Amino acid sequence: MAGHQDDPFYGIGWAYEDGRSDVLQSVGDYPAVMGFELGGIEMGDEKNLDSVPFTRIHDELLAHVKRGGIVTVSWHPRNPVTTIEGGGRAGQEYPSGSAWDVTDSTAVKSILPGGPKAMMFQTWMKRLADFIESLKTDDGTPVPIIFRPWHENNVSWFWWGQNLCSDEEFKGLWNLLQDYMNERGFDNLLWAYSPNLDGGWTLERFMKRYPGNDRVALMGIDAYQWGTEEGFVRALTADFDFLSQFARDNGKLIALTECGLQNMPDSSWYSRVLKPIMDQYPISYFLLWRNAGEDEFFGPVPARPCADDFKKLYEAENVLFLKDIVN
Ligand code: BMA
Repeated sequence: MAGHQDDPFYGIGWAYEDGRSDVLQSVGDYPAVMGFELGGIEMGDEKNLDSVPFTRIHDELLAHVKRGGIVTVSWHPRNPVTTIEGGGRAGQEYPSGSAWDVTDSTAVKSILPGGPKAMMFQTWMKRLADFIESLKTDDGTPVPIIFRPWHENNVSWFWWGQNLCSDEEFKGLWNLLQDYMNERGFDNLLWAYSPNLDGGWTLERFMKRYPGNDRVALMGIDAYQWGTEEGFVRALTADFDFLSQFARDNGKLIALTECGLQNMPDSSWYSRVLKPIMDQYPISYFLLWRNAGEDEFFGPVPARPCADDFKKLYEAENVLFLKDIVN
């Protein structure tokens, strides 16, 4: 299934127009999967960290479910130690206090039981859970959500990253949130564990932070081509070799939970680089990151060469868009 982050909110040259989507305008159908981001919900903010109103996220997420689509939710909560109250709203400047603030390596520890921020984090989890609880169909049925917290934990650019906490602290963090959500009674969350592109996994190292078979339903990779094409292909192939085998052995789904080539300098990238890798593995979906603006986009841009290339994925039998998954 083809996916796109923040698909219904904005694209290149437009924002908040009902029904509009860069994927829709590029190929004539919505993506099967839409990704939504809840960073900021923990602060009680009205808008997420990318300035999308939570009321809008609520409505568009449910609209996609209603049209038969699949939804996934990520969360970039602020740094519990370094954020000030009100965070960005109170004028704290990025990256200070954000998910990307890695100046303090006690953040994870601080929210575990007995830690100085443990009580505050209970409030953060409550706000997150209250929002997720509001995601129900008209008749009150909770909608299925692929929930993907604490992603890219094998690198060190978030406060929950590799060098920012111990293996035990990371597992404690995962369990803290999952146990809280379970106690709140959610049975509609499909928990996704998605490290960043690694390129050299061993089972031993992977297992150090893997939350466990009883805690994970889907395993993903967040993979962007930041460097050379060759390096990207090599690393992603190595990761999927590893992950697809692990998933087979452990009865899990796999996905490309985030991906892209920023600003599409190579307009044949989707069909020439990405698809041949995906074709080799039984992945359930890929999620291109958001079309935030001319400076940061990963999805197709209507009427540009990359949209023509993206059409090749649309026309392929093994890539599904919304109409393909709706009965
Ligand atoms: C990142 C970038 C940021 C954004 C964040 C959360 O990869 O797109 O601009 O704030 O994701 O959506």
